[in-house]
Amino acid sequence: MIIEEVRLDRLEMPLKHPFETSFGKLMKRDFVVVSATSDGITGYGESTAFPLPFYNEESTETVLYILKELIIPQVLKMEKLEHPEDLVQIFQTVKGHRMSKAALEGAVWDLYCKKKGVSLSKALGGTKTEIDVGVSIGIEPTIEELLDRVGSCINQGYKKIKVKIKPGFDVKPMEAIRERFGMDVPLMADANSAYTLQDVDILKQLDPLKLMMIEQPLAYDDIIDHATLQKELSTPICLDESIHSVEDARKAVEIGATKIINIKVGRVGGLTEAKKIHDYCQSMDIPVWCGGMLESGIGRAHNIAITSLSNFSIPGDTSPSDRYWDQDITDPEVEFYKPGVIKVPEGPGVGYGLNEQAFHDYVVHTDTFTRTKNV
Ligand code: OSB
Ligand code: MG
Repeated sequence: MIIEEVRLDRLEMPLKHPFETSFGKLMKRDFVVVSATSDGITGYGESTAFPLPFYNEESTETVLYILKELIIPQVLKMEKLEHPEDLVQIFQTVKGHRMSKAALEGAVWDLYCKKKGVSLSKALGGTKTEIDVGVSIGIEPTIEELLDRVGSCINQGYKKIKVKIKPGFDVKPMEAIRERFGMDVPLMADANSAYTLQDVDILKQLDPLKLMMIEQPLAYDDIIDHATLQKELSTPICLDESIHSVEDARKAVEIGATKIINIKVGRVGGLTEAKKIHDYCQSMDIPVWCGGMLESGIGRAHNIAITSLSNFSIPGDTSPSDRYWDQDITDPEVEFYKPGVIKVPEGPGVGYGLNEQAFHDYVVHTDTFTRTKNV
């Protein structure tokens, strides 16, 4: 396969409801869609970086820079690209910048599968025909508003309720949820690195609430303190930000820093690495689930495909499109086919088409790179 053209579209999609985490508030999604074309067939991938490096080191601008200056010129010179895994030779030339790599790799996976006529789920070794999904609820202005949201999500059938916490908005809201909705709701908290080991007494107060897990309580680049913390808590720790590769996963598991891993395709550099982490965790009896980065339908479709692998045994954050957008950019949009359940598409590639009109309405800038020009 020869990639003849790569296109970068920068999109701005307003969120229906602002999303607040311990690191800040997002009102819209500003991100990059990568399109890769070969023999008239195009595959699509999405970058999950945010406009500013609040979640990890990458940003929309660094993604554009790395793709334009370093990765795309090399991809357009490749003589042989038989499989998306062949991109590793190029990716090795750039340290880090995993979200940039994942966006390009995602487009190539979709293209590769479309050319072969197989679904991305099948190509990755997925076995599930449908996936259970949960919801991630941002920090709400008041506990009452949070309870309303949680109640509405339970009614919609979500299989896991995740709530963002931060210092000053943690034990009380989680207790209020348990009091209102009971101990049987599959409930977890995500701290996005807002605590340190000094806060162990606060975090211990969550133990009686029997949460499924607490996600990334400590620093985004730590695994050591998480291992210390896990010895103090009965609530399982799940790492998100700290895991970038299967090697990170191995080290974190070996030292007892994590009992569950949130796999985000962008954060780990693409589907190939995501699958490696899945396989390693399966061999160690560590369950995984697929996190979200407020993706458009394109990123969501990739998440659905990877979630179809068997060790994604905990519901992920891949909620339907209409939770985020008035109009998503795929056709069809991502929807429940029954409450809390999304069907894994069987069509070639990601199995979702592009809604060209909606897509173009959100585009703010386009760069096109071809094999003969701009290289
Ligand atoms: O930590 O999982 C996270 C959103 C932005 C940044 C980080 C995270 C999140 C979410 C949202 O939890 C998940 C989603 O609904 O896409
Ligand atoms: Mg998280």
